[in-house]
This record gives sequence, C-alpha cells and structure tokens, in this order.
Amino acid sequence: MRVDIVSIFPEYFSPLELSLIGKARASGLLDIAVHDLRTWTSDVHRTVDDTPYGGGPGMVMRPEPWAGALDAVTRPDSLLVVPSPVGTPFTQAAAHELATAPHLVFACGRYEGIDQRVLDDAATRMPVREVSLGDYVLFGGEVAVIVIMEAVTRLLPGVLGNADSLTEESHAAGLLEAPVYTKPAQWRGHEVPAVLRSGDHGRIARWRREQSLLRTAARRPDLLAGYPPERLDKHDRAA
Ligand code: 6GU
Repeated sequence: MRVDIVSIFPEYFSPLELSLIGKARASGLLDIAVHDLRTWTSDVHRTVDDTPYGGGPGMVMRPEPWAGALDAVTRPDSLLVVPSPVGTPFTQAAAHELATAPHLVFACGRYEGIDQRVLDDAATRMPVREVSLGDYVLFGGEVAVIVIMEAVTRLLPGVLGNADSLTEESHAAGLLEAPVYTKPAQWRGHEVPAVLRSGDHGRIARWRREQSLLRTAARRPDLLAGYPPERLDKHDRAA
C-alpha cells in the first residue's frame, strides 16, 4: 500500500517509523511519504489560512495550497481521507475498507478546517472519506492519521504473524474481548481465574464468551444492542 500524508506539521509523523508500522515500511509492505502543505504556497509568508466567510471564530485553510498538494500526490486510484470532528465514525469496518485501497491520501486540516470546495472538487475525481475518531475535538488531523494508520497497517496481509489475532480481537466480532492474564498465577493476592488454568478448552471458550458479553453489556450497551440476534446462542442468553 502507498500512503501520502499532507500536513503543515510533517514532524508529527516520526512515530510512523517505529514498531510494527516501521517494520511494515522496511519490509516494503507499506510506502509512506509525508509532505509539507506549505510546499504549495506561493506568497513569502507561505500562508495556508484565512478568515471564514460569514464570520465566526478561527481561521479556515485556503483552497489553493490544498489544490496544489492534491494535484501533485493523488493518482487515478487514490482514496482521500480527511480526519475531521464532523466526519463519519472511524470504526474497525472503516479500517477494513481503507486497508483494501492501493493508495491512501490523508489531508490534515488545522484551525476550523479546510475550505469545503477542496473536498467537493476532489470528490469529482476520487472517493473522499471524512472520518472522526470520536465525539471530542482535536487541534488537527495529524494524531488521527497516526491512529488510522495503526488500525489499517495491522490489517495489511503479511503484517501480523498470527491471523487469529485479527479474528479473535475486540470489535472484529462486534463484542469486546474477555480479560487476559499471564504468569504468575498469584500476584499481590489476586488470582488468575481457575477456569483458565483448567486445561478444559470447551469451558475456557465458554467463559471467555460470557466475559465478553458481560463486558460489552456493562461498557458498550450500544454494541450489544446492534449485535445480530442470530449470533447469540442459548448459552449466551443464559449469561
Ligand atoms: Cl479525525 N480530527 C479532529 N481535528 N478532531 C477530531 C477528530 C478528527 N476525531 C475526533 N475529533
């Protein structure tokens, strides 16, 4: 997968050199380039923003630098991703969609956002996804891009050693995962649940399923409400 990121803070993206994203890049599974939006300014002050039409607080990103940037980095097969608090929720399903794209372009807005015409114009040539991480406001899209790239990179074929960790994990199944434990069996007076040390794989699977349902009910009732009823069996209903 090829990824181009456009931002006024290219330095924000050094974490993408680390850990498993760094490894995916080194192995050639992922090719990331970061671009400074100010490359595409033409005035001496390298201005990227101006006051909003209609008035109101803050500044809006001007269309011309964004046009230069997107004309330079997009291709016929690009998918444009614009992190924004007014986007649709970024979910595991959205991560799967992005993971199938051959080319992602991220446009990082700052201030009150990017002039809407930039996105409307891009949408005449390519799919555009405005995505939000959640119901809170960040200074800009940079950190969101790092989050999205973590979620997407771990779905790329060849990145994770064990494909089971993708099917077993929280959200893959629409429920939260059960708690996990490792050695020692006793620690500060807390004990690892006996069932996990029983060696009875049927009982362990049943226990994990139950914990998963209880956790989801307590913490994310919205997920449980949207869970397909045909995926609940008689044991689940008893739990
Ligand atoms: Cl993706 N961007 C910004 N700027 N703020 C956010 C967000 C994204 N998601 C939640 N808040």
